[in-house]
Amino acid sequence: MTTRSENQKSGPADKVVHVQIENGHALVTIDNPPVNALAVTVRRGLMEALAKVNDAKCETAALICAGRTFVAGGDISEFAGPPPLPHLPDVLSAIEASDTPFIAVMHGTVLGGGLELALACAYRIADKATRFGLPEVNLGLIPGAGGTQRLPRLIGLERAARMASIGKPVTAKDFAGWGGLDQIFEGDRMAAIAAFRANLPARPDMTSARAVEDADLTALTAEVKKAAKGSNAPLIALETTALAAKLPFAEGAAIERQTHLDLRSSSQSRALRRLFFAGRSVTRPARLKSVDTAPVNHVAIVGGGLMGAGIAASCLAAGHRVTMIERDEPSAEAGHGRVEAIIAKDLASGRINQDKADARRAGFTASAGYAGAFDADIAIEAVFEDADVKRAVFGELSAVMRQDAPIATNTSYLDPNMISEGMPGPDRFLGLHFFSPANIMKLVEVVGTSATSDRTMATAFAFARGLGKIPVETGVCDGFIGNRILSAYRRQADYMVADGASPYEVDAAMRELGMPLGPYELQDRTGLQISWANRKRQRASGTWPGRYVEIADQLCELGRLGRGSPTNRGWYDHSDGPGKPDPEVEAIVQTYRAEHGAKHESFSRDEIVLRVMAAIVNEAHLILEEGIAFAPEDIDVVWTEGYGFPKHLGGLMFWAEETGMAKLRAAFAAMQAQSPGSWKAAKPFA
Ligand code: T1G
Repeated sequence: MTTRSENQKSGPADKVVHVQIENGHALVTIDNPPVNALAVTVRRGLMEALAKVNDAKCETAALICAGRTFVAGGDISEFAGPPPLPHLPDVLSAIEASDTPFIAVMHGTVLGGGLELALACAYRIADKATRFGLPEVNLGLIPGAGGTQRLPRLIGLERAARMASIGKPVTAKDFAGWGGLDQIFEGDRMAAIAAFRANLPARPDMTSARAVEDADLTALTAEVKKAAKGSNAPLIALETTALAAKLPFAEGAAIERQTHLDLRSSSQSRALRRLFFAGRSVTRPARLKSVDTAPVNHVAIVGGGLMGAGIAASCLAAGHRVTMIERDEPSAEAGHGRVEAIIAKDLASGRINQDKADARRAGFTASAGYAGAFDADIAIEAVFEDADVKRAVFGELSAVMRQDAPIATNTSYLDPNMISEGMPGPDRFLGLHFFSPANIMKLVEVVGTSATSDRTMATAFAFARGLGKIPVETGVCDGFIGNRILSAYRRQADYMVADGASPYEVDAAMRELGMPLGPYELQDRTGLQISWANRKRQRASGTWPGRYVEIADQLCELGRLGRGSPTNRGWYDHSDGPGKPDPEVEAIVQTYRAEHGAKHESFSRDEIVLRVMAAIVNEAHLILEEGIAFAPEDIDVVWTEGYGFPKHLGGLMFWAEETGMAKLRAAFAAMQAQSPGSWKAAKPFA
């Protein structure tokens, strides 16, 4: 499946690369918005520019980019098919071999092919705010145009291997300190070019011609293996970079290129590239692209508990002024303390400096009463999950705030239509479901009511993106997209435990797939009482679908509410250190099976994964069929960003395509036989 973005194409070669030659010097400008990706048109344009520069026997050629950044990489949308000519390695070798020395003049984020382009130039100068990186591993790739072979020849093997395998960008200051830059400048780049030209250093050896000193990469290898979590590219990038100390450039570069091309067709890279584009298209819904948004500076947050404090801290980190509203002064004080604790932790960890911490503190107030919200540009309630309490908050906010300022509920499953029913200005209400801890988790489910205006939705999306969040639109159903799928996931797991699987086997199987935690470990981490409350609510309202397994309820009734609960037990025993399987739980499970005539089936790990995933994928398709989610990518982004589904598997829907629906259909049929009447089949499973 190629996404919309995989068919992007840029303008003709002479429109994306311009050459000006004056007084024997050339200025080559790449202008391929939005990030000057090295599309085939740019590669063609560079070859044409090189020919002009060589014909004119220019003294130097400065290479700059228009717009917000120097080249940010190869054009990812081209990677689905064979690379069109000219190939990037050939373009870079031609630039490197040119009689005219090229000066890469950089700004913004110089990533992937952009850094490779700079490495092929004779000189590199950059604005002081520029960052440099080889992030290809985040796409399941390794550099494919000499990056793993030239970079070690410039900054040393260990640093180059780290940049290529960890994939994180570095600052201009660091990169220059390692020998990566000839100069750092501030302000006007044309002046910087003129000054550099006036004092041009002797032309250095071609980077590709330099020797590389070997280095001990043992520690880095262990670090990369640990961080990779099932993703293949990081270790391959490290091993390929290491070749620079063993092979001549041409041989190492040839191996790098072939490895890069092989990885392009790998499932992991196709998965990661799909998520790359999905993460951008989903967070900017097409229908809202041309809708104007209201500026947001002052945010009112009602509720200073865990969620309210996390949301407030996120808003402060984005530079907003925040007013926290609580029911009384002691509660406001407690809320203030929670936010202060987050700021202090960020400061202590070095994530922010003292100035940033002070600015956040200065922008924050917490008090009892709603008066402070009168000039808020948006308000978010994060109070107790009770409809009446939330409706009262909405009423108070409506009374003091401007009519056009959005008012959002952070509810995780209540219907925003019901919470806002009868309120004045119905088009301003919506749900913004943040995930805990809200100052860390990026996912936000944006839930419109039947009356929410596009302007309110567009403002909410822009606000969430401004917080560095990943907003995904969802329709209204119990649990919206994420928690509804989680509920199906847990239901199927419980059915297998009731019929013979150990909860610990289920956890191990799902962790082996790549989930950070299995369903039972997760409940112990978040607390069993949350899903218990949801099960009671759904049973009371008659919406629980089919078979009901009481094992989790029995644990809750015993006070086994998870790690940190008074018993410090849940599905596991956490009483001394990391959670351990608990014989008491196994006895409870055995008793349950005996009392309910369970089938005592044993499930292989593959069967556990297939049945759980069939439940999840079936629910995802029902969500699509009901119009709760608007595209498979929405679901993939929700479950990778909010629930830890491994990104190198591409998300639920991509994983299902790769696994094949026939296998999932067989597993779904077995589940229906296991728990008759418990599964509504989506079309692909009918
Ligand atoms: N190719 C194609 N499109 C890209 C792109 C790329 N490399 N990078 C960004 N875009 C699009 C993106 O889809 C969005 O499109 C718009 O640009 C703005 O992006 C050859 C093989 C540079 C830090 O991995 O990390 O080089 O939604 O919303 O938040 O050996 O984009 O507007 O239609 O993310 O300001 C290596 C990936 C590639 C960098 C800017 N490079 N990009 O962030 O904007 S492989 C990367 C980013 C490679 C070489 C190897 C970020 C950014 P639309 P955005 P942003």
